[in-house]
Formats: sequence, C-alpha cells, structure tokens
Amino acid sequence: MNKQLQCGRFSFELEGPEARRAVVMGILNVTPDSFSDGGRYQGLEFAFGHAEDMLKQGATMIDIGGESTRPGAPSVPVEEELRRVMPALYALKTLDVALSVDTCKPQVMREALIAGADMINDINGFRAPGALEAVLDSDCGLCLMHMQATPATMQQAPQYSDVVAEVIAFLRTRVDQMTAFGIERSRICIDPGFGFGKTVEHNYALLRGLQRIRDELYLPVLAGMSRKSMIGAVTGRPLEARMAGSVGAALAAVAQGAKIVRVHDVAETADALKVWQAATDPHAFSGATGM
Ligand code: 9MG
Repeated sequence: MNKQLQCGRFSFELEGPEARRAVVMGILNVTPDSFSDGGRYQGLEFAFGHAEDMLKQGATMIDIGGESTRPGAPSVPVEEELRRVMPALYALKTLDVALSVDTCKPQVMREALIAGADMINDINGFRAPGALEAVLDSDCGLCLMHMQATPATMQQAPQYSDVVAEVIAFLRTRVDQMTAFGIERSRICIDPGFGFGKTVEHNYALLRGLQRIRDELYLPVLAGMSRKSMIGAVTGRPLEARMAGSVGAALAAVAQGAKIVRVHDVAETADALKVWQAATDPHAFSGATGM
C-alpha cells in the first residue's frame, strides 16, 4: 500500500501509528430533495453552517453532493448540478477540511478541480466518457466505487454469484485502467458501494469482506452505509432513526480495515471511533480531556 492517500491539499497516512485513525467524511447534500435531510441544507448559509458543525464534530473531509444517488433518483442536468455544488465548494474553501465532490459528470469534475476540490467521489467509477481526462492532471484524491447498473435501475434485481469476488474484480479492472491512463495509485481509494445494486445480504457480505477487498487490492477503503436500507433492514428503524445502527456499521467497517467512513452523524461516529480506538490501540489514548 502507498504510505499516504493523496487528496489535493491534504494527505492521509496509511502506514505507521496515524494510519489507524479513521477519516470521518461528513455528508453535505446540496440537493432540494436530499436523501435524508429533507432539503434543509439547500441554502448556502445552511450548507456552510452544517459544514462548520461537522468540522467541529470531527469530520476531516466533507463530501458535497448536488445530485441525489438514492435508488430511482432522476439525473440532474449538468448546469443545475453546477449551480448547486459550486457556491458551496467556494464557500467551504475557507474551512480547514478536505473537500470532496460527489459527481459522475466530467464537466462538474473539471469545474470542481478548478475551484480546488481535494477529492472527486464518483459512484460511477469514472466510467463516463471524459471522466479520467477530467481528473488526470490534478493531485486530487479519487474515490472509485462499485455500482451494478444505474441509480435508476440498480435495486430492481441485483445478482451476483460471489459478490465480494465480483466487486474486487471490477475494482481491480478499473484501478488497472486508471493507472494505465496515467493516474497515480496514491490518489485512489476504493469503495464497494453499499446499496448500489446490492441486496441486504450482498451488503453484509461486503461488510464482512472489507478486509479482503483492502488486502487484495492494497488500497485504502471508503465505506458509506449511513442511514441506508441495510441499516433499516437489521434494526427495523425508519430513515430518521438509523443513527445508532449507522454508527455500529461505521465501527464494523473500521474494524475491517476501512480508512474512510462517509456518514451523516459526524459527532456520534467520531466519538464512537475514538472510544473504539482507545479500546483497541494502547497508543491511541493520550490522556483525559474532560469530566
Ligand atoms: C454519494 N454516495 C452515496 N453513497 C455513497 C457511498 O456508499 N460511497 C460513496 N463513495 N459515495 C456515496
């Protein structure tokens, strides 16, 4: 594995004592119909305030998304996605936090990189024509995610004979294509794409297989399960009551070797990770801070 994951202005340690510290990536939806915030953060001031809160709560990365990726969500025209994402990206540049832009569109990638995005998070695995060209001449991080089918169709009938092996094979092929194109491996992190063309059983098989995915591809892993239906399926809870289950999933992912967890509930996840790290790593806890 490379020593660091390169993400624009930031780099994250993958070796040595710092490597055990997971990166909490806070989700900032700037869609009117956002996945679980009900569109509350569509205004720039709300977006900025929410980002500031997440930073204080322990986020070291913020993922800005202007197009809903939930199953069946319609695609947004590029101009509209730019109108949603770019003002937030420019505003958040003043904060000391790595900024990721969640997009599949090469034009949005280009504009985001001009504005100084530190990572591009592409649920489509940089497969759109022009996506690799858009990110090539940059040092931004790249989140390469697996998805079966498209957000419009992915949950209709997901099928695999061995989901972990098939996800690894897809990611390996894309990593090879990206590096053959000239992209540095040190910029890439991989993501099995929980909920993207997977049943609940597939999702939990992938969660149990995260360490294998990391070890076979030798790249840092990002895991995004926050509030997803795989949490609801196990807890029986609706979207707005999935925080504790999501924190449990984030801990399980980090225990399986994930480096980055993409979450809505930053404070709760960051606290849980601190306690888990103190409990598992004798060097993690350097002294009491309160009480
Ligand atoms: C945008 N988005 C929604 N869910 C995601 C996940 O699981 N991983 C990544 N990388 N992005 C996601």
